[in-house]
Amino acid sequence: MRNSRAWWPLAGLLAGAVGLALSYAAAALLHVRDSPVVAVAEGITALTPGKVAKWAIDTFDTTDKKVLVLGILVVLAIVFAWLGRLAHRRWWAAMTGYVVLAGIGVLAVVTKPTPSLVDLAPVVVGLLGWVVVLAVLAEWLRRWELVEESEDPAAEPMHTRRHFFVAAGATAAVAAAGGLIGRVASNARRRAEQSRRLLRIEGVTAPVVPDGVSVGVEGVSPWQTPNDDFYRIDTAFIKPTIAPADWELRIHGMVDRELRLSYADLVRREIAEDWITLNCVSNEVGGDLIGNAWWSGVRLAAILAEAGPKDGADAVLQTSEDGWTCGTPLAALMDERNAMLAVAMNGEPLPIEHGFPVRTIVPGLYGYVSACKWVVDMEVTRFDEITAYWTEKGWAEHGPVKIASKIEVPRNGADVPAGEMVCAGVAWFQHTGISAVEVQVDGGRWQRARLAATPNIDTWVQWRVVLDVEPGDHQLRVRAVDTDGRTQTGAVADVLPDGATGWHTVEFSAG
Ligand SMILES: Nc1nc2c(c(=O)[nH]1)N[C@H]1C(S)=C(S)[C@@H](COP(=O)(O)O)O[C@H]1N2
Ligand SMILES: [Mo]
Repeated sequence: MRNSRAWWPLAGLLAGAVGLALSYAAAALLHVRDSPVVAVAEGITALTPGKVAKWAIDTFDTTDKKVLVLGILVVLAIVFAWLGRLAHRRWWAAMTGYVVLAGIGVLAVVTKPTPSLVDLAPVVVGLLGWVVVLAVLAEWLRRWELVEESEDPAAEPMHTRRHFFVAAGATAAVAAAGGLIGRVASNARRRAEQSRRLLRIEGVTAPVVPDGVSVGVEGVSPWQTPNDDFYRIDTAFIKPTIAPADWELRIHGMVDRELRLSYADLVRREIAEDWITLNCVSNEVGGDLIGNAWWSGVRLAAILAEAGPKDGADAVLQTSEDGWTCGTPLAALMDERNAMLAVAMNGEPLPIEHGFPVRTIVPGLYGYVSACKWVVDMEVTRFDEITAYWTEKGWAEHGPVKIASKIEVPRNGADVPAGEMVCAGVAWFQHTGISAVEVQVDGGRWQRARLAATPNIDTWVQWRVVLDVEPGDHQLRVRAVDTDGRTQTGAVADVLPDGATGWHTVEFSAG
């Protein structure tokens, strides 16, 4: 095989391997549930008529996807080698082949129950890997070929040939490294996911939605936000995967006694539970960065009291396993409210994306100053001595939530029948509470809405009102009133530095 032509299929095979390995690594690191190949395997299983799938599973005597995945890999190897050969004379045909393969991956991924943009990243990474590696190897093969065809007796094929083999070896190493990274990352994820599934935390109860919290209007967010629908905000490109047995929280700084808590130490304590609404400072007026869940955890007041904060301390600098930080007012962690080290969300161990195994939840503060996910370190300190991740970037040091309200029905731009119209939504002012919600049509008089029940002052409240609307285009606004009788301001402020203000407004048309 001293002839360059014979090596094009190998180049194709290597390019294919690199792309697959990189996409596997990307899937594992980004915690995409499955690599594209596994997603394709699942897609094939789903599309296979029940009988055939059952026959295949019985015949191979295995219920997992391994056989199918292996089969797909064998088919892919043949296709990759063939694409490599094709690339010799018809470069664009090979590229089209890659795009078709990536297209199958995209299809398999987007037809999953809850696809998101991140899920596509592994496919994109894989496609890039194929194209780049094949281009590099093809370049060396072409030089080799030129030398072969040259009439010049001084031309030495050895040299270019060696270059190709070095490049091929490096490619194989990249593929192996990608595969290894993927393996390690997906193992870590699997271990954390497994220990999470097996966890039974004494004292954690299943949520029971209180009576009367819903106004029963379709289109209004469910009062309890399911974990899968709960908004997610963090800076962690790669989510920490911490097994509970490996978790430890260190509480230190301006304290009388430094504390180190293991997961077992933590959950041995009394579990507190409550409904708490969490929202993000970057939530625009009318935005979706808010959710309400049944949180279970251990109250921080008692733990911090045990550590004994020294006089003059007014802040706790929290650090997560991935190095994110936030500064939380010490008072908010120690007063009567349910500030907690949460271990469960809606009755289940925290999902990895929401901070497994332990995160902080503080009613009445925006997430960026309080709700540290994957929390591992708490330093009792003073605000004038610290900066944290977001305060360094210009966000406010203290982040108490602001009163807010949102119209969810009708939607902006809706067409509704003229006459009686149901209008509904949510309002919130955690740890202060909402006493009234008012809506206004076309700048007219403010009309009171009916409020649904709430179990405490830390959750959002649903509201509804029936309005009489004339045919034509209208503008609807909402504002809330807190339990001290203060009305939500209509002054418009941007989310930076400490949260948006202004009345949520929707336009609709009645006819
Ligand atoms: N470790 C870590 N914790 C974090 C963040 C983060 O980037 N990293 N973001 C915070 C912000 S800005 C918000 S609004 C909440 C969001 O929590 P959720 O993703 O569980 O909804 O987490 C907070 N905790
Ligand atoms: Mo946030």
